[in-house]
Amino acid sequence: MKTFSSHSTAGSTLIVVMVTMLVVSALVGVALNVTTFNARMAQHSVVRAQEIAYADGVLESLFDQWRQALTTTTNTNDRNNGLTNAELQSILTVPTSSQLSPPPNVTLVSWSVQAADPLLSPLTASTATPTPENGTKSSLISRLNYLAAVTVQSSAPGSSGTVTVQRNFVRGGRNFFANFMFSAQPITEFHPGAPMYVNGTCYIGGDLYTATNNLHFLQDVSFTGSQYLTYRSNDPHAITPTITTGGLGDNWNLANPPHVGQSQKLFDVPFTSLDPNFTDDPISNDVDSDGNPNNNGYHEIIEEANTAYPDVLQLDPALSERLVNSADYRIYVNSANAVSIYKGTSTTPLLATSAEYVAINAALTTNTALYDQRQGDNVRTVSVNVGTIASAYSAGTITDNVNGNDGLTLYIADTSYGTSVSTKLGATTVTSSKSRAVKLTNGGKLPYNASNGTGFTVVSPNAVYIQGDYNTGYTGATKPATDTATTYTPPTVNPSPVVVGYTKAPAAVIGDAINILSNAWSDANSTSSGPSGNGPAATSTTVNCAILGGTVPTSTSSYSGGIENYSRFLEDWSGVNFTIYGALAPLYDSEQATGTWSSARYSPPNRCWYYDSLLQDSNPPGFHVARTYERGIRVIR
Ligand SMILES: [Ca+2]
Ligand SMILES: [Ca+2]
Ligand SMILES: [Ca+2]
Ligand SMILES: [Ca+2]
Repeated sequence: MKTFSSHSTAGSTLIVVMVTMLVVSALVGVALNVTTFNARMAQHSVVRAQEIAYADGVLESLFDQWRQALTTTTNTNDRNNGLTNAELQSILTVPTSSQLSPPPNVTLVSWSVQAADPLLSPLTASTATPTPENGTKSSLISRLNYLAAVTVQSSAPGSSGTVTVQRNFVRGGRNFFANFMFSAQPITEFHPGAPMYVNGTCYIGGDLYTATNNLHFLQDVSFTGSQYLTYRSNDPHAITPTITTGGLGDNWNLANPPHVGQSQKLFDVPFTSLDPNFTDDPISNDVDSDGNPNNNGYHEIIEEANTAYPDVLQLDPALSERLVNSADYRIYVNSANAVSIYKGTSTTPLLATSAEYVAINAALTTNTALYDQRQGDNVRTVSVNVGTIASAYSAGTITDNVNGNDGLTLYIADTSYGTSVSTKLGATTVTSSKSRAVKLTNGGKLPYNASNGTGFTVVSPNAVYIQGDYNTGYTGATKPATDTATTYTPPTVNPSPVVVGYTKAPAAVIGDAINILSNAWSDANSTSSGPSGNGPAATSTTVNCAILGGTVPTSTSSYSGGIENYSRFLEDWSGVNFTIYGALAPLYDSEQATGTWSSARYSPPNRCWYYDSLLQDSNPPGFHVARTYERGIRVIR
């Protein structure tokens, strides 16, 4: 029974084994087929990946050449409209096998870079250039698309024929003032002595030093170098940083702390074409290093070119990064206070009897001075009554005649900087030993063209003083809420920076250094140390414009003053507000207003700093859209 049972069991076992073998062999058969299929697929994938990688390499080479061709063309038409298909065809070459060796068995079948329309349909005519995207945003106006395609094939086993990789090459535009702060200085320091809130994105093209818990970044902060939670090593501050490692929750968003970001550009002139002595940090070596006076840092944007030398800022016959070349009027004052005015690009001065000369000259007051403790000098100023300019502009007496309806740009230079002159401080005759400046007064309402939304830019190679509210609608009797707010409670309370009914003009003020004088300022009072010893008392003041200017970098004997003092103060601002809605761009070392920062004789205001999103899409007059070059969507067929 046992044996039978055993046999019976054995028989059952045999059947089980046989069934199992059948199932296993069937499974093995399936597995073998799958493995063969997978192997073929894997080989196919490897070959395809090699083909795509090679095509990508060829596309990269074409992209570099395309970008180079568009950035270096000196033909105005080509710079504006892009290169034609035929021009590109003659410029672009595919890399040789020694430059980019193809994978085994992979060969290039064809390539093309063609002008396209905004929907990325290629335009085939040899004379075709891309159809611009246009639009009202200045960052879109110059946007052009090219369609690039590279087809390769492999003769390797497993290849399924050709592969085409296609990308669009996009020339875009970037508005100058896409950030609240754009620093082109290699080192940016930000050490406010009292709580300070920065309500706009900050871009630091270099290293960022933040050492105090007083600093509050409310929006994104990026830098291209490093962030140091301390003072720079040669900073004579010699105090212990108070910032907490990583920041507290109210120093910045802990989920988005200051971080390394992509390099951004403001100008079409590359940073690398500038004289390195003017783009490193020490101001002590700011002397021409290469015999060319036209490349001495971004300070060149407020200077005029010396025509005997090459000019890296003159990108083509029609496009210069020098703001003087965008000026609708150029106003020069000499040591004897004689005023010459040129319209547009004319080399002949306006007659003193012409309506334009009379209108502009009526806005100017020459040969008065203010005392600037930081400079230790009586600064002789050319005062510009901005309201008078605005009236002449709206009456059509002076016009926007350069740069195709971009608004009104004035270039104002006192050419006698560096010389000693006699001048008047109030009723007193004083000597201005070397300092010259432009002072903007009565700037409550700026020149503004309501029909196209363009505004007002003032540029000077001298220092600039903005006296009182600027671009707020201020009339003395009527003030914006930022000037009347009696409590300072950032970041939750944001009073309006304009008088009800006033439309801000896109505006910029650019100079060797930018100084802010309050609504209470008087030149005659400027020598007064005031009741506190910290200068005459200031009253709350609001300035709504982009500010581009210079700094005096930190040395072992003096702190730069940091970004918190980038706009310079001369008064006792304690307890009152200085509000700015605009953008800040510290771009260069000051060359005229080189007095070093000192906390003596001024007290800082409540600094209420906001980005003006108006500038996001509306450049102030004189500023071009910087061209960007990007690869677009990648399609593989
Ligand atoms: Ca330097
Ligand atoms: Ca140079
Ligand atoms: Ca120069
Ligand atoms: Ca203009």
